[in-house]
Amino acid sequence: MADNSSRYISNLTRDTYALILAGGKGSRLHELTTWRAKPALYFGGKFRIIDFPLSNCINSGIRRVGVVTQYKSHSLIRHLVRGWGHFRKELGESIEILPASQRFSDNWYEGTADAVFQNIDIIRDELPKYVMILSGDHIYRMDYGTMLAHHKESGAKMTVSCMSVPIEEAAGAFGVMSVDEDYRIKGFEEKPEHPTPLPNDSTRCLASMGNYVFDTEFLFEQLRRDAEQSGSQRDFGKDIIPSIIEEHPVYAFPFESGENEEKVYWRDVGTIDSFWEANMEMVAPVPQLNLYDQKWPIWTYQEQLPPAKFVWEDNDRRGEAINSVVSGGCIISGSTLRRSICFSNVRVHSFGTVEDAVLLPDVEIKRNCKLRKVVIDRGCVVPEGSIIGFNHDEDRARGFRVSEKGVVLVTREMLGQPVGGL
Ligand code: ADQ
Ligand code: ADP
Repeated sequence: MADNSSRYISNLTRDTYALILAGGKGSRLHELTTWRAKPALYFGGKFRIIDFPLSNCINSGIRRVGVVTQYKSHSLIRHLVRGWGHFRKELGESIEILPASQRFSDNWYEGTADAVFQNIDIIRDELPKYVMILSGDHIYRMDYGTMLAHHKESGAKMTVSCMSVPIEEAAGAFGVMSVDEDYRIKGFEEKPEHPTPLPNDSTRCLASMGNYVFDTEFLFEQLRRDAEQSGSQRDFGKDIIPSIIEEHPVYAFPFESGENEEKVYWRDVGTIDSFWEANMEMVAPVPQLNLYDQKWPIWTYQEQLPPAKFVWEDNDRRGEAINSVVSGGCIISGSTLRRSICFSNVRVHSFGTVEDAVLLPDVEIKRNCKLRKVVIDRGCVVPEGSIIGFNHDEDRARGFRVSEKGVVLVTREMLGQPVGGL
């Protein structure tokens, strides 16, 4: 019988080592990930994506965490060192950065399973009973303790968190599974073109969220076995899961069930459009993801910054922000912002209008600018009189990127501005 008392779950979380995979390329984000890994992307006015799985760990009581990095990891590592360096060994806490360093072979991390395999000895040193493997690419709130309890109670060797998504969203994008009435996984295909629908709803299927719990020894056995298979791509979704489901008890954990059902929030910000949309959701009067919930705080690196300031000198120069999120260090003087997000240290000068905009840190918008539906990358200085987002042919001609859904991305390189010095 399920025992969800906190004492019981805290035993499980204490016995768990979490490994966050943060090495992916995120190539559909184009110039936003030219210099940074996807988990280092900014979100919600002051966070980076990696803060979400890390905060989930802390809030769930998992205090031993490794972050596996590979691609363009500089700003990610800098953020982790500055913002997440306060863990205390003597309290049983640790956060380790695990870059691909050819410790076992001449190769960088191949697939996700190889990224874990190459760190087996580091995990073993921690002597955990369970290993949680988490994607560092998604924005969501999740109590991992509930998933661990589900893993233990079902008698699984491996558990995969899942949610139901529309078939067309899952096709080619997610691992898709079929399960029996107890949620034991009976079939698993990685990114199928034609996903198997749910038995009771032909429009939806059960997608993997890329988060796994393993019994530690079972994980090690499977990783070693997989490393010896020629032709394996060393990937959990492509190789490990499909090869073990017949012989071993592998269960799905439905993320949106029970108490989660109402407030389920999980976003894969894999494209410029979904990055912009997820940020824009945060300016809604009541967003689905509540960043102000003190019971589930999202931790991040905080610079020491002065408060945001709004300067309204006369009626032609009203400094105001409506339905917007404005971070520390920003000065909005004599311009109007609507449905926009300003990350730290943004300056918006007079006689401008800024709408549906995501302004990343250290952006400066000079006087007389009109911006609509834009993402302005960190450190850009948008020149006086710029009009962006009103005529996409002109935007393209100036070298900006216009996404499928009409979001205009502007970076320092596109503006011909130096990328260093910030
Ligand atoms: P994807 O997210 O497409 O699918 P992948 O690109 O392998 O799979 O990334 C998984 C995670 O591992 C990401 O957090 C990424 O940053 C990281 N990663 C990728 N390659 C890495 C490497 N070489 N070293 C370190 N980290 C690496 C996965 C599952 C699907 C599931 C989706 C849910 O394979 O079954 O549906 O996640 O989004
Ligand atoms: P604009 O181009 O809109 O005229 P300014 O740079 O002149 O922008 O700033 C307008 C107002 O913003 C200033 O009058 C001041 O009140 C405020 N401001 C600008 N910079 C600072 C700063 N460093 N500290 C405090 N307030 C500032």
